[in-house]
Amino acid sequence: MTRSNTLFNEAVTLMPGGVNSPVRAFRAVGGDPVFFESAEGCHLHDVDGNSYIDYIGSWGPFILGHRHPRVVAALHAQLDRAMSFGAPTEIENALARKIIDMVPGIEMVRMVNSGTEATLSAIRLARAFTGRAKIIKFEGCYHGHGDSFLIKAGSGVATLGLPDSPGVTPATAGDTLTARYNDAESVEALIREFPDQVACIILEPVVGNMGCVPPAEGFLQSLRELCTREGVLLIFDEVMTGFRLAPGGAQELFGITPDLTTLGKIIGGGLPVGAYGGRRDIMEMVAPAGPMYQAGTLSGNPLAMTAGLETLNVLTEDPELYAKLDAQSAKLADGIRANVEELGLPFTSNRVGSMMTLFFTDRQVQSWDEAKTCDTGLYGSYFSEMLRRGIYLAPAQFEAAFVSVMHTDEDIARTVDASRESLKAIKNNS
Ligand code: KE4
Repeated sequence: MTRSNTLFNEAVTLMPGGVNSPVRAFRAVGGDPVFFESAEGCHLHDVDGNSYIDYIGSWGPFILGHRHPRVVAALHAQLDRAMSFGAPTEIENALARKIIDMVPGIEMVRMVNSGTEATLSAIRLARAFTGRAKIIKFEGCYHGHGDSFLIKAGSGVATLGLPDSPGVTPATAGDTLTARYNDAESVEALIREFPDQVACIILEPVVGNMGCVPPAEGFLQSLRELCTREGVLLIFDEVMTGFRLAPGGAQELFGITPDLTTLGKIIGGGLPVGAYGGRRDIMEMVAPAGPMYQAGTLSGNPLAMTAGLETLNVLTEDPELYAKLDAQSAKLADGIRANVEELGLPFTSNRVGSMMTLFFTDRQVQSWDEAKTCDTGLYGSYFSEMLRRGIYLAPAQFEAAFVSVMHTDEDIARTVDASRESLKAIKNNS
């Protein structure tokens, strides 16, 4: 009985499933979750003295690695001044200005406390601006736990096999239309079926939540043209891809500008921050400038703003940072793929920059149709074998792995070796 086991046995009596977010509970991979107590760079240390190379990075925020010295120093300085006022502070101006400078589609921004708050607010704003009720999302995409999004969602919802969550009313669900990712015709068909009723299309411009799925050539462009033609707002949910794939996120990488963008994860540098922003004429509808109400006690919290701003400052100092991160990520993906080919296991992979997923299916994953063919049991075995070898991957097939600037050649080599041994063990046990 490890200390993690003991703590988890207590946790399940205190919190639903023993966790504060479902995907952490290891339900999809078996065994008890690991309890951690410290981290630095790309290394984690659990309560039983074991260490791991981390490919979750707190589900995306730690592109700079855990406890980057610049971020820690900035937080200490802020702590010595104040934690929160519930009133305007200069640091909010500074982070807002930094986001507007970095993200092509953002002319004005509102801070919130999570990605879910950002996406909830963005679709309310789209409905307010257009006067229309329906939204279009894509099967397998996840946009947080707002009622309108828990329809054929990805991430933990897909992992736990909860196609649509109970508690979401038929009236709410009826306003959410779902299309097939990378299939622009499926979107056109919905627009034809519901003329002048669709307020927005919301999507992950690179999906992380059915595993990593890149947009097919021309897909984003076709959505941009469709939205402009039909008076529908295009919302890029860049909670995961924002500041991850490029300084300006996926919209910079692919050169497509949405009307609204939602952000989270990296924007808070590990503290709770979300944001939504976009065209000034749309954002001016948000209270108190306009009639669309949205609020938050700790929105713009100075501590969280400090961690986020320092993170973005470090990210934008080295013009080669993203190229180096991409090269390091390619070493990992190529190294693991070489193993698999020699073992003849059903396996494909997708990678965009420092986001990647190993899929246990022989289908190239371009939408939920292919993602759902994955052998999630095989992924669970792979996860457990890698964990035993000190590699911490997402405890679910329908997630992305993240490489940070702190992952060295030695970390990558160790991970590739552990992957080869893990795949051999699975092959021998199958
Ligand atoms: P949060 O409310 O969890 O901060 O953000 C929701 C969200 C919105 N949009 C995208 C594209 C997201 O990936 C997320 C959250 N991502 C998951 C991981 N796939 C968070 C991990 C969890 O649910 O515990």
